[in-house]
Amino acid sequence: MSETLTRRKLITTGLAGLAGIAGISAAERIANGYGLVPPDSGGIWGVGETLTYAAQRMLMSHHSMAREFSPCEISKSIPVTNGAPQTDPYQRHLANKFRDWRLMVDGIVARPSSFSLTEIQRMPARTQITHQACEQGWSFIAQWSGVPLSYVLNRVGVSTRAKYVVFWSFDPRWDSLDLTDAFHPQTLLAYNMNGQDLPPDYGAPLRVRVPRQLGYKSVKFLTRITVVEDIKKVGDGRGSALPSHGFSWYAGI
Ligand SMILES: Nc1nc2c(c(=O)[nH]1)N[C@H]1C(S)=C(S)[C@@H](COP(=O)(O)O)O[C@H]1N2
Ligand SMILES: [Mo]
Repeated sequence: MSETLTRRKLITTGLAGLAGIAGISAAERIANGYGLVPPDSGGIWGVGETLTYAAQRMLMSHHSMAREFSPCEISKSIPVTNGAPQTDPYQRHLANKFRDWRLMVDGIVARPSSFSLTEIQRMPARTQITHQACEQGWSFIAQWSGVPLSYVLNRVGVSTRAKYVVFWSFDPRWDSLDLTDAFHPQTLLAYNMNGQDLPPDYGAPLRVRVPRQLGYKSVKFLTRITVVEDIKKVGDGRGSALPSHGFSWYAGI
């Protein structure tokens, strides 16, 4: 039996079964052995989170692609969840057209760096028309252009110890991705939406677009990206600002 089949069987029958029969800790121990426990796992909800994340990571190819659409499918109206921060630093950068803004990239990387918007716009670009779904029930299709996150990560040289990439924003929102999603070819640092500079409400100057997860993982108004090994040491240790509000860290679709 191939490695994949063994793992698949483990996840679909063994892990789920163990969660029921032998309880949470046994299932978690096994998932942990395969590096499949999400950062917000814990307590009774953690079992669900672990099973969802583990099953997705095992059953789907790491590079399975989110669907891309044609230009005629782009949505006419686009909802905004939380618009541009009204705070002083953000508004000053906005008034200055982000000329002095820089994206910091640090953590366990060979070359900690910071990049201006112009530098980022000169990097190899990818344009894709994808679907963004908010957990609140609405969704839309838009075209985003940006640099693949993988390109920036390779520029700074990610340590072999790295496990997560953390995103920091002008607002209190922060989030993280595992390396599978961080290096996925459709995961972009986007500066352009529907052919125009990313509007402030939609994340200017730069936002994450991770089309394989729900909208809330696509952090807007980026300031900094940090590569880490131990996510438990970041913030409240649950991989994102959102688990403390009842949302799961992993929001794969
Ligand atoms: N920094 C930051 N990023 C964020 C949010 C936020 O409030 N702050 N909202 C998230 C949520 S809940 C969703 S659904 C999407 C919405 O993106 P949109 O405004 O482009 O529709 O952005 C996500 N990124
Ligand atoms: Mo959302």
